Amino acid sequence: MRLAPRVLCSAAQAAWRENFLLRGRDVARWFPGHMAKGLKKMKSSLKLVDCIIEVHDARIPLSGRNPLFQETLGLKPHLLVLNKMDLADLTEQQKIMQRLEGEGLKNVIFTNCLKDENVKQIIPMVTELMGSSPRYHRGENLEYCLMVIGVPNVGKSSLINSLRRQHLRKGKATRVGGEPGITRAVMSRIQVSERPLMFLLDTPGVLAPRIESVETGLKLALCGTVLDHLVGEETMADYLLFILNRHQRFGYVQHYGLGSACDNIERVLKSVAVKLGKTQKVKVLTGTGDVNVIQPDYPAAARDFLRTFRRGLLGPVMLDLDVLRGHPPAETVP
Ligand SMILES: Nc1nc2c(ncn2[C@@H]2O[C@H](COP(=O)(O)OP(=O)(O)OP(=O)(O)O)[C@@H](O)[C@H]2O)c(=O)[nH]1
Ligand SMILES: [Mg+2]
Repeated sequence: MRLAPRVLCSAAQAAWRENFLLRGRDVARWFPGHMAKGLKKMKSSLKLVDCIIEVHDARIPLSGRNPLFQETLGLKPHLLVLNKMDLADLTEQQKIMQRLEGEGLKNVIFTNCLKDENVKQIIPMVTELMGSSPRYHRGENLEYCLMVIGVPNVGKSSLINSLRRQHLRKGKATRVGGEPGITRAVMSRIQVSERPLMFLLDTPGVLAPRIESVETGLKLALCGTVLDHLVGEETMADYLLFILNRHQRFGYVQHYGLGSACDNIERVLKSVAVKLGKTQKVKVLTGTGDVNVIQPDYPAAARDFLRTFRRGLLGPVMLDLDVLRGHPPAETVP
């Protein structure tokens, strides 16, 4: 996004926060526990499955995946699909691939399921993968069955629908939605290809029982894997502002018509609320009785900031840039 020289100038001079002070936020309360039931059901369907497609968000390729998947379902051939590539800054794609390869993830593909980008490569990739590994419990059966797994809201159901559009010219078979928790149960087999005959099992999103750090929790929350109100929209908006400034992504300045970039979330949200005309009446107690005061609606402004980011209107981001560059995680203040 192009910025006026004045904005760039003040951005360059500004002292951005080096750290996001997390003030002991309790990440355990943000995530809805183990989701053990879903995982158990997935494990019991595993004998039908020839290959696992794990979908994750391309904005966090190096964090937030569920380690239990590897433990529980790790014996099958595995393809990692990094979806929502349209929202991710992939300037350092090469380095990301190298890092993943170092972790033993050799089969990785970036996709955009809304525009069916790169989706056509998936079936040839999994066919090759399955061809080079022994088939489990399947004898001479020439059908393939794949299981699509991942944390919530990363586009698992969208991928299945996209594969059907690409290979069968058929419409939606599984429900998609903007919130986590749309798919509730392991679904029956959905055909996605004729030749080879291939079926997919859609599954509900499963988060790890323990999130590795508060910062990973915030990244997962920005990607919409957990309901926003559990984390707090204003906390998330603050972390988003911290990331955008740190990565010199000043699209928000132009989008909201702010005078210049700024690292203070209260000031940013105030301007956003004024611009959107979002105010709220607040009762203030004074010595002589209650007075109604009109204030900027900070929660509404925070929600708009997050929505705008998720639509990609603030430009692409790479939330894992700190991991890629070996920066320590944001400081936690107890
Ligand atoms: N920008 C963008 N949005 C996507 C892409 N793929 C899916 N989405 C959107 O992401 C949201 C979640 O998609 P779903 O397919 O329901 O995700 P899911 O992983 O099945 O979610 P759960 O069933 O809740 O775990 C929807 O609003 C989709 O339209 C993509 O490639 N790019
Ligand atoms: Mg789903």
